[in-house]
Amino acid sequence: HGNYYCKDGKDVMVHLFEWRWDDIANECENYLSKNGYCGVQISPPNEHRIIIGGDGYKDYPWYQRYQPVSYKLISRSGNEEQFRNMVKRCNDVGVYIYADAVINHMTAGGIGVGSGGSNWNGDNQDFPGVPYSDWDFHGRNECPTEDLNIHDYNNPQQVRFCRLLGLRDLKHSKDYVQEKIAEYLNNLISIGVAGFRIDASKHMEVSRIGEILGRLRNLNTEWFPAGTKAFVFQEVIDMGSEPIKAEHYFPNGRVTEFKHCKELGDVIRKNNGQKLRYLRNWGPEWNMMPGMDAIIFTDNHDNQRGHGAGGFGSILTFFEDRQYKIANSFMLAWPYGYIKIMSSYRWNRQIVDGQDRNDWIGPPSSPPGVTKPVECFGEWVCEHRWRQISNMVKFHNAAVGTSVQNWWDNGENAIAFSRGNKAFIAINNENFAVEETFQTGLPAGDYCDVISSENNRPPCSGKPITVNGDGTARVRIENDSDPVVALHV
Ligand code: ARE
Ligand code: CA
Repeated sequence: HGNYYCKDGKDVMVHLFEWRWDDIANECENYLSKNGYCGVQISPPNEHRIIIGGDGYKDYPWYQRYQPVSYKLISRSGNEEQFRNMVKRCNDVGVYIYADAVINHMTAGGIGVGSGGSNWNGDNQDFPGVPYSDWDFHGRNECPTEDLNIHDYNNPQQVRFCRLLGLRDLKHSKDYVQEKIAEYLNNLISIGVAGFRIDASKHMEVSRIGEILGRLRNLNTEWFPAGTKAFVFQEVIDMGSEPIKAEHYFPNGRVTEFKHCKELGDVIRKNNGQKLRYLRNWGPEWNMMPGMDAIIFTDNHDNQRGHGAGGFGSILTFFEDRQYKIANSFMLAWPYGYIKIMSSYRWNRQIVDGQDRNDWIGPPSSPPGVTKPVECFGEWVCEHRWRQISNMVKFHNAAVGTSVQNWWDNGENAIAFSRGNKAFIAINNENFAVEETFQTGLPAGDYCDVISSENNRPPCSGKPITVNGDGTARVRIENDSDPVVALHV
């Protein structure tokens, strides 16, 4: 389950966090299919708890979607008809959908009615919309803690069989539970999704995830070659210090590499004396997993707001736009891992004592709890459409299969390299402009810098760059808000 299916030399996915299904369908047709994107990670499509009051002042937080009530396809992003319509329209233009599968748990305690009208009772562990009842969950027999919550990440028994954040913990050793989860995932597959992010995988045994994956059918042959398996990536936060390791999960598919977010952020922020030139051996030599097992990103929906792992002092987000462009340019230029671009909405971040007081705020909504249609570059940040990121996706696609050559650095925070004879990039993280004659590795010709230009062929809307007969080019990289120059065939 570690192989993904992409068409036409495409290779990158984008997480359209909290987007409505209707908007994703439009984005597939109008933008993603035309700009080199292969896939979309969507927010969890299942019925979820609706949080109003009850949880302090937090109304309709984004994280209500990580509290399943049933596997009916009706959520803040839309209903089943809208979901089916999105999957079809995206698949039809060759952009594939990856669903966030929340299968470790259901809601926490309390009683209510979910986004699809199903009753739920977390106190009694009763979820008639599935249906699950008390005996489908871990309890005193499996979990050793007094309050049944996880307190010690160094104790795998707690991590697997106690409650993550109080969320009712499903008993995956039960045939019935596996069957219900597989039924849900198979329903998504038959509608046409291409794979899954398995949320909170650390909290499930590797073998149980494997058994569930063993129950999955192959992808829908209306869009995928016969025999294609779902692409699976498991969310496991492994920063190196706990007994449960990312590598344990490789037999099931790919795994999220959270060190990538933290280390890259540290380098670009120059934390602890880090320098851009140290990126020369970026990859497994930095204690990251093999590229063929890794899903990588600069930030995700958790660590951009202080959840998950990394910390505000390390992680880069759209809030730090100059450094964020450097991070994404480097990630997209370097051959390592399967790349996921983050696409966010704006919120009023307020960090106090290392915590964001507004970490809970949901997507732009009107009335409260009802997500607004997407309009890019306002409340919806749409990083995936930033010219500097989107054009680097095309650079990435052009460079697939080539290796890093012609490395150059100034001993500090300016670097350059080529990808075979297909692409060349120079990045300047100094506080002065850098001008050099570089060996670009490229065939002679007139190119456009794709960071400043819309197109990569003259006439350029940004900087034109001439590569001489010997592959050299004179390039000036400013230290302004676009401190990168990138060329590709
Ligand atoms: C919310 C409230 C809680 C409340 C709970 C139940 O914030 O106070 O107890 O509801 O009422 C998301 C949010 C949570 C939210 C949850 C449910 O982030 O705040 O809880 O939804 O609504 C660990 C897990 C990892 C997990 C992170 C957040 O290992 O799997 O915590 N990430 C995924 C998703 C999240 C989601 C969930 C899982 C739950 O990406 O968006 O939570 O479905 C170390 C460890 C990590 C640990 C990390 C943080 O780094 O190594 O394993 O991550 O600390 O604790
Ligand atoms: Ca569990």
